[in-house]
Amino acid sequence: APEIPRVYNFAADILSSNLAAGRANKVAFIDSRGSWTYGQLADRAARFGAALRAKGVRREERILICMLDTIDWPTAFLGALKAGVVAIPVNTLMTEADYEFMLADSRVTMLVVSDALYPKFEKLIANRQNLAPDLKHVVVSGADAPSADAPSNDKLGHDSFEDLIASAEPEDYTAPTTRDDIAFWLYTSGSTGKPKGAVHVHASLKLTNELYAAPTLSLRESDVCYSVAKLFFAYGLGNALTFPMSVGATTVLLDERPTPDSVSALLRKHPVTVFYGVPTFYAAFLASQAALAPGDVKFRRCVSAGEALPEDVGIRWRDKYGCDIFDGIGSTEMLHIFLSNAPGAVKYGTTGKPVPGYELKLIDDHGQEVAPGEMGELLIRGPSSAIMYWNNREQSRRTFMGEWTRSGDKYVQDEDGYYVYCGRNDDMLKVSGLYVSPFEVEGALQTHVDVLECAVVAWLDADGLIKPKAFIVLKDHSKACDELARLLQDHVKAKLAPFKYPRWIEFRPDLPKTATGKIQRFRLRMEATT
Ligand code: 3SK
Repeated sequence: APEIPRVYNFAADILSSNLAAGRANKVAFIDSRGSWTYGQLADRAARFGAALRAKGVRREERILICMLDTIDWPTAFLGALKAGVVAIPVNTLMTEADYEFMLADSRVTMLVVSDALYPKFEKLIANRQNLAPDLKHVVVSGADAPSADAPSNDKLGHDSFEDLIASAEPEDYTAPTTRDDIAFWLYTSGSTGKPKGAVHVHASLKLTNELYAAPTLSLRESDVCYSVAKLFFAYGLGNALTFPMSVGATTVLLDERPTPDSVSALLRKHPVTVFYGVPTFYAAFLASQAALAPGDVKFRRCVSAGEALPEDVGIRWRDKYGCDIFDGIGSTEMLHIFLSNAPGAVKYGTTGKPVPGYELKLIDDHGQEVAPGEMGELLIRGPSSAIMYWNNREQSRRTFMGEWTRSGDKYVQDEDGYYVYCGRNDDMLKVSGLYVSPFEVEGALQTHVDVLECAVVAWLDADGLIKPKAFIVLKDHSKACDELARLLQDHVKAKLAPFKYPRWIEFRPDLPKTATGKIQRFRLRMEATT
């Protein structure tokens, strides 16, 4: 692994090296408000760090960032890291119950939230004495911040992000963190439904730049980058923040949902040369009327991760846009991609070969390496691994096995040494790059008055991508109809983050079970592939 100095602060390094390279006036980010130079970003991040200090947020304390992709996201993230404060960016699509867990689990002292997402936190803030007793400050980003009540014993009040930045001293303080100091956490879903906070150190952001981005993507200062995956994903954080900033490139941020329409509009406006997508998006874009003609795009690099890219999608994309998609796999635990297709060696239908600097092995159920050509669980050895899951010894022990990190993914190596994805080792489903626990979806369905029992399994859609399907036994089977199926889907969407809802519902008079009465999900799953 590349040598990183012992005293090391990632934010200070990446901000100051761009200024030292003469990029103060080079555009770093473009968002819905306009363009922001490297000089402006450095100033805003320093001010945000100063504001944290002025509010009494101390080194190693934590702040939760629940924000849409605008300039305020990198400002808060880098500003916190520079001040030695631990940033916890979270998925903006979660439910109030998820945020309640994260606030309590992380014991953050500040919440930084976009105006549009503030309502999801309103009740939690009002009831913080019980739910988030450590929370002392709320900062709202965006012009539509609700009017702030004056703080009182039971009311917290809040600051506007912009006012906070404007009134802060532009002090250039950098906390003397070490490369091994905790810099940020990223929550990932667990099969019990409780998120796990993967704890990352300062060095890891630099390592993913050097090990994956530099050799695989060879980004240039002149690149214009766009990532369908938002900044709060580990994938998006590298794609749209640390990788482009490592070479002084420009990133376009979209604060709305990336649909073929919204992304086509973005591509029409900005000459994106590096495009990071996920398989669901590539398939939807190819099928969309809105998709741009080949002559209207400037792609130099296209990347996919999150779930396996179907061979046919990769080939159709290359044939249409003349640019290969480098399919790879990473994880929140390893921070970014460790196995990938690479320039000049793309084999569609596979996830490629190990990224140099990472070592992989496939093991069987007894922990032994499998013979060549056999399927096994993928373990990764590499320097960007998280150090633990916060406050979760049991899961940490299971995943972080010394130098090796378990992925939970099953792979086989083909005759050319390329890795081919074979599914999950546990019950989790990976849907559009996000983990979905079938038990959590089943639990939500069970709360509906008409449901007797149910089983949720992975099912393939027309593009060969995994989505959840629910098999449901009703208390009264004669009620089964499309209307009830739709109501049940809405029921799940109202209880869980909407991406978790079952895309198909099949009513059955009964479910396959073992002699002891356990539902045999594997029998239902087998129907999806036969
Ligand atoms: O899902 C992935 O493949 C991935 C890629 C990069 C970083 C993080 C993740 C989870």
